[in-house]
Amino acid sequence: MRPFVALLFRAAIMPGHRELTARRNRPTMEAPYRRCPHEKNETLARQSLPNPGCPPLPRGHTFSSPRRGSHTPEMKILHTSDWHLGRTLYGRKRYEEYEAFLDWLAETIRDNGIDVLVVAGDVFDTTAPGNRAQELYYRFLCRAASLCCRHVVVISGNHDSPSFLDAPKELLKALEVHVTGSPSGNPEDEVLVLRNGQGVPELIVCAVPHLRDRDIRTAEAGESIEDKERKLLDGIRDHYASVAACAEGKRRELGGAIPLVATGHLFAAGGRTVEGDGVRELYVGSLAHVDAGIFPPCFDYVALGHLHVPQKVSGSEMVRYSGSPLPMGFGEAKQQKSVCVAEFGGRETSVRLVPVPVFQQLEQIRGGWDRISGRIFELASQGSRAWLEVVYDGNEILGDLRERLEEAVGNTAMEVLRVKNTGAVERALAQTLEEETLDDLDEDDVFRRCLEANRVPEDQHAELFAAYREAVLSLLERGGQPEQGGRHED
Ligand SMILES: [Mn+2]
Repeated sequence: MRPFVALLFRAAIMPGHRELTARRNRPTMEAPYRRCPHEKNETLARQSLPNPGCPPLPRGHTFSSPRRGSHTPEMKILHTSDWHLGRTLYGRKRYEEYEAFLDWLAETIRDNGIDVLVVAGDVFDTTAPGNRAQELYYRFLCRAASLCCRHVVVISGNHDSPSFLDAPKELLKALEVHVTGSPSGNPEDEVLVLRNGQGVPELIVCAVPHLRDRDIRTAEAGESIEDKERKLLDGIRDHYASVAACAEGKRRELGGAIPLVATGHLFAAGGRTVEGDGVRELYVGSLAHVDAGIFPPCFDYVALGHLHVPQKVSGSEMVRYSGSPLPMGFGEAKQQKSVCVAEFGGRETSVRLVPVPVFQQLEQIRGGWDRISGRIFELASQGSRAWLEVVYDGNEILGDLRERLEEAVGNTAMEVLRVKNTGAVERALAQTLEEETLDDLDEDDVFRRCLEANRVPEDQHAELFAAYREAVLSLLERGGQPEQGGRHED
């Protein structure tokens, strides 16, 4: 909620600004060859050494599919997304967790001999990330450049400011970090031919960023919501078709058997989300979920971002969401987070999931007081350092719930980040909504309350709601300008 209020405020005081994007991107890169110690020893690099901090791979987590034609040298890409650097949890900063994750990622790249890293959007949580979040990003990119990973491909997500990501683009190119913040209008700009140390093309990446409504759809007066949605989906489909055609053309020119990977930051139909995972609707029409069929069959692997639960799309092993590496909320606390490693070469393409260790335990404890205090005691006896969300739903009136909790975690390393009292009595008294804070509501809830409070007739709700969503999205997507005197440390 707070960023949203800040955005509204910004919109009120700042004149609208347009993103100017002129790209003169050479799609073909000549890579200076960097070696990491693992690369000197092929056998070692291929052993995929397990990370000591990382639990063993769950069984059955390797998938493969036959490849068209035989392939040139083996190559491995690591696909991750939705880092949301700068994200807070009920006001708690998470920089240590992010630092630990990025350290782990660098080790995983090195230990698995990764050639190309793909970050499929939502690098940052806000369009104007704080200094510390930026520092984490740039420091990591620098480190990645010193590893065996020859190229890094970064695209924007719906949380990122395209112009903010694009700003250091030329500079980052020197480190073989290829950034696509927003589409330029020329599909060729999104098609990257990545070459190995000998200048031999090893991978073609269609680095398609999050396609914003204004990037692909021309608005016309008097359009219905359905018209808008249809145009949007057509626009996304056309976009992928044209970059794919361009990539295939390049592949032919270069002599054939080079793996082709595409990226995307969108909501695929049938995708799974979890309550409280912070996945924001992308477009005004909530049905603008794309069918996996929009990805032309020439792609050997499609690296997606946006959904925070790791998953494949429409049963295809090769069209995947890596999911976020950290749980974005307590609702995801029990979920195993992972990154994807796709290997090309020989006769098959295979994908496996590498589980991300838990850097900060999160736990939601729900129940009556006995259950809550029992679990806290149990965790304390294990020396837990968990962050807790406590949901009290007992029948007893507990006016001193907070005090009890403070006492219970007092001498432990645990912290209670959030308390929710949804007990029977509280529910009965709910008309006053005393326990409710802005943390409980998202911007849609607030608008719904507003409609109710002003007794707006129900038949007008849908239209007003659509107009409101449009305004909210355009605010959220207006990237670029750091706030004046605003949140610098977010
Ligand atoms: Mn995201």
